[in-house]
Amino acid sequence: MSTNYLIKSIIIGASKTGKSYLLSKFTNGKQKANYQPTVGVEFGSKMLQLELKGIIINTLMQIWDTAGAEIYQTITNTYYKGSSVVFIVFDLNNTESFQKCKFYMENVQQYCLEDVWKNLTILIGTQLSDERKVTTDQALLFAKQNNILYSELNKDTNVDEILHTMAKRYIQLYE
Ligand SMILES: Nc1nc2c(ncn2[C@@H]2O[C@H](COP(=O)(O)OP(=O)(O)OP(=O)(O)O)[C@@H](O)[C@H]2O)c(=O)[nH]1
Ligand SMILES: [Mg+2]
Repeated sequence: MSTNYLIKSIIIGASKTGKSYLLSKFTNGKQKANYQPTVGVEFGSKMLQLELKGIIINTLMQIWDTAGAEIYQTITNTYYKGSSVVFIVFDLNNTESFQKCKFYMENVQQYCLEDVWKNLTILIGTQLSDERKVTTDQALLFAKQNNILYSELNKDTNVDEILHTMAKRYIQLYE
């Protein structure tokens, strides 16, 4: 027996934090050699095969990758609505990008359904290096205060598990 789901998700966060890089990793797309700021939004999708209680569930994950640049904020805001899963991204080497997560979390609370910011939002610290400025404890504290998940990665981390975890949480909430 199989069921099909379509899950809309959104990647938000300050500019140059690795959102588009994450999208390309999620969708096994090509990673750009040089930084190219996103103009407005980019879109990608990934078909997942999940197993829950012995049932195979085919799930199409739609992923909207937004621009961090403030001039696109109005466009970006319109993509929150209808998103069921949210990835809030910051750069572990950039304190300012971490501080901005408060603003992004407030946006999620303002524009998304309560289920989304209570159960289906994850904070992601990228570009893990020896020069990190934000500690795991600081990020975990923010995640705990907002009751969201947390994960930190470098460019080689396999991100499939994050996608699977969020899709499973969605399905378990709505099955
Ligand atoms: N070392 C390392 N570099 C990364 C990682 N993720 C992204 N980058 C690099 O960081 C730069 C910015 O990445 P993008 O994904 O384009 O940033 P963005 O958040 O989409 O930026 P905007 O579209 O302007 O909002 C690029 O040069 C990436 O190659 C990572 O995990 N590790
Ligand atoms: Mg981008």
